[in-house]
Amino acid sequence: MADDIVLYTFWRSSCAHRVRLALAHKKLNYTSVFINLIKGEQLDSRYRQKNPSGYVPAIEIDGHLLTESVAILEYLEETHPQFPLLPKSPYERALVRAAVQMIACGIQPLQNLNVLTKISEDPSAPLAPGTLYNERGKAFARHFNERGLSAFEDNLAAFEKQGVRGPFCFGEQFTMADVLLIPQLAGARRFGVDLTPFKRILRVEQASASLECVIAAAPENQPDFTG
Ligand SMILES: N[C@@H](CCC(=O)N[C@@H](CS)C(=O)NCC(=O)O)C(=O)O
Repeated sequence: MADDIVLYTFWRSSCAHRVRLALAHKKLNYTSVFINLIKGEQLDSRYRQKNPSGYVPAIEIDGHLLTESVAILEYLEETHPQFPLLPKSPYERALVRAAVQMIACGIQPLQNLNVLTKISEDPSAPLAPGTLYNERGKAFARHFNERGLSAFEDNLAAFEKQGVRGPFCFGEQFTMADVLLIPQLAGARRFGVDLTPFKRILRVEQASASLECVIAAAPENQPDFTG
């Protein structure tokens, strides 16, 4: 069944990047269908039959169509438990899931493309054709990335106080917390966030950089990458 997986993805989408990471970590092959968010292909009525929200990712797997990246990660974890992305104990799983939500609910939705386009609306200075958001939109995204990543950094410090020792967010196991963090950093940099104060986060990123799944899922290694 795994070879029949179809992922609707875009190189720059952090939410699709999460799913690419999980699939690569679990060594599941898949076929990519590219949905170009810059051209607005996510709003095409045929694609919206896959994902009514008009977002990537969507995935076809085991005869099902699934949307929402975190739900997809949980599905993959339950159906393909090899190379687990959650720790064993319920308490530790709750800690990792909380870290996941800090990014999935606390950062990404506030920097999503359609949010930035809306924030950028200004009748006195309409966006130039082909421009998706303006400096105000970018500053908005930067603010919520800085705020959310600062909380994530403090959360990693709290893990350390509980005896969790790197190299990854939650110790020696690469987990869903890393799967959410790594894609978010690419977005943060795009909005001009200075990541140097986030020492623990950068350590996790550096430790992850040579993992096969991280390399395979990286935006710049996708066939639709345009830079
Ligand atoms: N909660 C959804 C969010 C998906 C989402 O926001 N996807 C973004 C790319 S990361 C998107 O497709 N944006 C298109 C738009 O804003 O028009 C998930 O986790 O899958």
